[in-house]
Parts: sequence; C-alpha cells; structure tokens
Amino acid sequence: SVSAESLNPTASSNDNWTVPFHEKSQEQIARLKKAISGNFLFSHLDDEQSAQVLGALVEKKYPAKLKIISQGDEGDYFYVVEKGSFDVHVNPNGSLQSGAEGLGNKVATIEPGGSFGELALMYNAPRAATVISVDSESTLWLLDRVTFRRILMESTFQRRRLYESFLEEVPLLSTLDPYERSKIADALEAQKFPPGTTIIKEGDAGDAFYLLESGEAEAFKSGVDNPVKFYKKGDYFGELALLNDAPRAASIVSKTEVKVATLRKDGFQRLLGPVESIMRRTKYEQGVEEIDPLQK
Ligand code: 1OR
Repeated sequence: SVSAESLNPTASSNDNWTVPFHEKSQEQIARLKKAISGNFLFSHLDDEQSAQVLGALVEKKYPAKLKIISQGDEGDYFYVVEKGSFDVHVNPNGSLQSGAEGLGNKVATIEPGGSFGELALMYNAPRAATVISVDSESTLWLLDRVTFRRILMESTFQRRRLYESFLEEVPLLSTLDPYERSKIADALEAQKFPPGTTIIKEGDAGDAFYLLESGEAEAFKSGVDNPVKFYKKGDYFGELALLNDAPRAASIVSKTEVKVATLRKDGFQRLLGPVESIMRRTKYEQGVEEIDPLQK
C-alpha cells in the first residue's frame, strides 16, 4: 500500500527494495541525458542518485492523441518528455471517471525536456489533469512511482515546500496559479551574501534573475551618488538585462546580509513568461521606479 512506502530512503532494515535497472544502449543513454539535462527536477540530484534514476527510466513511444494520464486516476508513473508535445487539460468538475463531461480546458503544453505526472505521486492524490500526446511518434521516459518517491521526490518536495510561502508573498508572482509557482520553486537556487557585496555589476552581461528572500539591497548607477532604488523582502531585480538582452543597467549591492533565490536565464524565460508584461510595465526613470499610469 501507498502508506507503507517510506519517505526516508534509509528508513527500515527489513526493506529489501532495490532500484530497478533497465539496460540501455549508448544511443539511448545519450538521448535520455539530453532529455533530462534542462529539467529542474533532475538538477539537484547527486551523482549516485542521477545514475540510479538513469538506470530506472524506461523508454516508451506513443501515437498522437493518446491519453497518457486521465484526471482522477491513481498515479503510477512520472514522465519525462523526449520527443513530441503533450497537452494538459483540467476539468474543474473533477475526474473523468466520476462522469464529468469532457477534458476541460487546455491549461498547458509540455515540450521536450519537460516532465509531468509528479503531483499524484508526491501527494498520493488523484491525477490533477489529463495529459494527451499531440504528435505521432512521441517519446517519453517513464519512472515508476516507488523510484520517483525514493529518489526524486525528497528534494523536489522540500524545495517546493521551502519556497511555497515565500513565493506566495512575492507580488510579482501573485497572478500565477500555485502549480506555476511550484515549477518556479523547482528551478530556484539559494544564495547568501554578506553586507556590502556587489551582487550585480553595472555593465556586465546578465545571466540570472533574483528574488530577495531576506535582508535589504540597493541599486546604484555610475555617476549618481545616492542609491537609485531600495529592495526589501519579496522584491526582484536583474530582470532588465534578461528581458532586453542588454548589459546590467545598474549595480545591486547588499545593505545587510541578504538571501536571494536566483533563476537562471533559461528558467526565467521558460517560467516567467506569464508575468513578463508586468515586469515590462515597470519603468525606471531618473533612478526612480514608477509604474506607468497609462498601463496600470
Ligand atoms: P499529476 O500526477 O496530477 C497530471 O498528473 C499532471 O499534469 C500533473 O501531475 C502535472 O505534472 C501536470 N495543474 C495541475 N497539473 C498540471 C498542470 C496544472 N499543468 C501540468 N500539470 N496547471 C497548469 C499550470 C500552467 C494548473 C491549472 C489550473
């Protein structure tokens, strides 16, 4: 039963579970490594865990328009997309089994490098959505529920929980739904800086976006004596260089000890699309941040 599965991989001595191993060709391993390379759920694993997960994944090909997951079903596998796209539908009236009509609205499309099916496995919950293959000859890699829970879940779970309440309080992200914030949590990396550290240097190329988790920071521009902007918990910086593909427009210096959560450029582009227009609306004029009243 599900409840008997330990969350702690080293928990019990009478537990004779071993990681399943499915032999793969060099060619398969190369494709698999590429498929998971940009997936944030895999980026926090150590070498041993990575090797175990690579061994346990199983390749499967699918025709177009096949239901891979039905909303309301029990969770069995976690899926990584290698080839093809997969549409996600949510029926607000609940499961397909319980007789709810139709698939519901399409809420997302998952592309190569993405993954799905983790929620039911993580929370022992019914499938939250229906997932359907779009293209013929789609390729997925499947990870069984136990291996997912034993190896991949712990770090994912902790990270999502760690950032859940903080991300809820970030004004920029308040329009996102909780699942979109979870995906951001998967991609965040924590960093700490002592007071007086230049976190971003004006003129540099930009490769990351920052959310301020605790402490205070200030922005400075060359030729201007006073700080041009002040940052507190929940504020963000470093978006302009990424949005405009431009050099850093100001330097950001920690005023106290600060903790930041950073999102690299690829994560920024993939996950913050829905709030891009909000970020673009913020005008930086004469060193004073203003919201353009016409676009408010
Ligand atoms: P699962 O195990 O519940 C369906 O099986 C999977 O669809 C789910 O895990 C997620 O991996 C994936 N809401 C819920 N599940 C989603 C969503 C989603 N998108 C992908 N999945 N929303 C879309 C957010 C852009 C929220 C809709 C309100």
